[in-house]
Amino acid sequence: MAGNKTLTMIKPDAVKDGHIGAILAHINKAGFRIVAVKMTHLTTAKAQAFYEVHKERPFYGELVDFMTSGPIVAAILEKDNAVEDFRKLIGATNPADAAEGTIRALYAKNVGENAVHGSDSDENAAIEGAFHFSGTEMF
Ligand code: 3AN
Repeated sequence: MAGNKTLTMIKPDAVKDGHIGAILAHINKAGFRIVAVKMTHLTTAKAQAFYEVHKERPFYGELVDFMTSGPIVAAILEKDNAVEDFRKLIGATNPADAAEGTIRALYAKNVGENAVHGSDSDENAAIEGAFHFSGTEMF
């Protein structure tokens, strides 16, 4: 059965450009409930750990540099079928391929600076939620 939670991060590009409010509103309008949210600035060690699965990819260093270049907003979102529905809402990794009206089509700059993160499985949603939030920060 599909899980009901996913983890998002509004990335440094979208925070810098003043899109926090618009993106959270977009997420709420699509039927997701925000059950945890915080603004934070990832350290290099934290960003490396979060993206550990991409360690061997050629863009890993660039990704870690970008994700530590400014503050982010992390949030846990709740909705039936959360992971899949949120991936649809954000659109393809490369905004040039993202469907019209998706968050990445609206706010992302390019494949690296692509405005938002969304968990890719229920298992990773749970791991990533626990990465950013303690039990007392989830509601
Ligand atoms: P998604 O975020 O859509 O799940 P992944 O998991 O393939 O995409 O990639 C994780 C992150 O790595 C992306 N959000 C993006 O910031 C970065 N990334 C992916 N592909 C590239 C690339 N070709 N060049 C630079 N950064 C990339």
